[in-house]
Amino acid sequence: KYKAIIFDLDGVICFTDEYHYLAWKKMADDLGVYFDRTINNRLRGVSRMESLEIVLERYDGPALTQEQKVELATKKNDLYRESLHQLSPADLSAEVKDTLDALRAAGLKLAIGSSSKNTAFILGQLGLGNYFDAVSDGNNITNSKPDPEVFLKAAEMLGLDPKDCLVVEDAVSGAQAGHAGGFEVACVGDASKAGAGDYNMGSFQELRQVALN
Ligand code: B16
Ligand code: MG
Repeated sequence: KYKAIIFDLDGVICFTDEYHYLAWKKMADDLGVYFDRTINNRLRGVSRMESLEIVLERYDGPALTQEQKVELATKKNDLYRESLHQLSPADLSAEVKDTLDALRAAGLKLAIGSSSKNTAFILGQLGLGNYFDAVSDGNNITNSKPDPEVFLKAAEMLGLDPKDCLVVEDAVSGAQAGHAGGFEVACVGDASKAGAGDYNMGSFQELRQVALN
């Protein structure tokens, strides 16, 4: 029933949230701002600058200029990029790879719809540099999730209508973005627990049933 599947990256195809956490934590510690894993959970699917604003909710020092904020976000990103060098094809689970291959073998187009500006680098590290039929990411959008832009651009790159594409997400804001764009949404992780999808899956491989039946 679907012609394509559009996957969120972080939390769906790979798990770089711990690297995001450690980088934000270092930036926050250096600035003297309290930060923990509960706050980090709120950053899932959220763009870098919007994430910074959430981290700065606990900041009570002198007002920061836009330039200083960009510096802080750059500092976090440099730390994060450094840790991404550890990422390798071994970090791509057999469950994810086998499921992707099965969906492709069934004739589905496969795309990425991620808020991350580091998408190309991450896919390269995972050995998926040339795997997807379309990659829409933080570099080609002006509005981040829950705005549907990143998924609409992915569908456009594929030349398909949203109703023919299934979005796969781990964040509630991402599931909302999918619905706002007119897509059906299958969720894993947090978003699945929250019941945010049309399908709330217990594992990635359940996509075979969802997409192929
Ligand atoms: P970057 P996704 C999102 O990726 C992450 O979940 C989120 O934590 C991050 O802030 C955002 O990408 C931007 O990432 O700083 O690399 O541009 O879940 O949309 O694949
Ligand atoms: Mg995600």
